[in-house]
Amino acid sequence: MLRTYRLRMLAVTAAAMLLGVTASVSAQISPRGSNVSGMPVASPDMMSGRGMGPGMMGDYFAGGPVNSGWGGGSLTYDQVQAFVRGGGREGKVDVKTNTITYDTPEVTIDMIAVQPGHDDQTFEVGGLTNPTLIVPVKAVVHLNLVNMDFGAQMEHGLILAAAPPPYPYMAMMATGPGLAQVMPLLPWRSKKALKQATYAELSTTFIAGEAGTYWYVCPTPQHAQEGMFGKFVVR
Ligand SMILES: [Cu+2]
Repeated sequence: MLRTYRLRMLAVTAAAMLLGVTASVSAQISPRGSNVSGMPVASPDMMSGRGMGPGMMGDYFAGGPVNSGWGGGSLTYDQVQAFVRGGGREGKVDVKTNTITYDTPEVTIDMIAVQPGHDDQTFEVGGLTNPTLIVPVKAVVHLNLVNMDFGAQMEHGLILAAAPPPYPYMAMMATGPGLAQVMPLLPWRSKKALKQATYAELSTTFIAGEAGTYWYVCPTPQHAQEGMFGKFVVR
């Protein structure tokens, strides 16, 4: 079920791109309202976090819950559990260094935004929190993101960018649209009871075309500032 779903998503998002090449987005699946290019220009008030009233950012803030008409996919609890268990399956998970190393030419990374039991504003892969992910140069990377979080402004997304931390309140002021994206932001899960909830999933595929150190960053305002990012190494 999940695999079928993924294949479908990948068929939609198969526009691969090269790291290091100015490229935009691959994961636009019937985006609802604004995406990166549609984001309003941030004012100084937005940067400081003042004046962020409902509606100011339009649909950029209006993500969750997942059953409110979001255009991406949704997974059941059982599907998400398989996703959680399989997260690091294709890589070598090193708990001590908080690193997952992939050495195949095609890599699937299953990533959770705020897996229950983990801190707020974190990404989880294979049980690790904000792990360093290492992929071979020229690898085809399938990056799948599920949002398990709940609550207002707990939409999460992902920008892969060269800009290192620290990040400002509006992380995208530092990252720009990045080299790859999982956008639009994934809404939070539909209900408080974990087993009855549905969970937003979105995927992107890109080619790690250029060796270097990059960062995966949550673009939701304040999240990366609070630590929602990790290192992504292409070598
Ligand atoms: Cu986030």
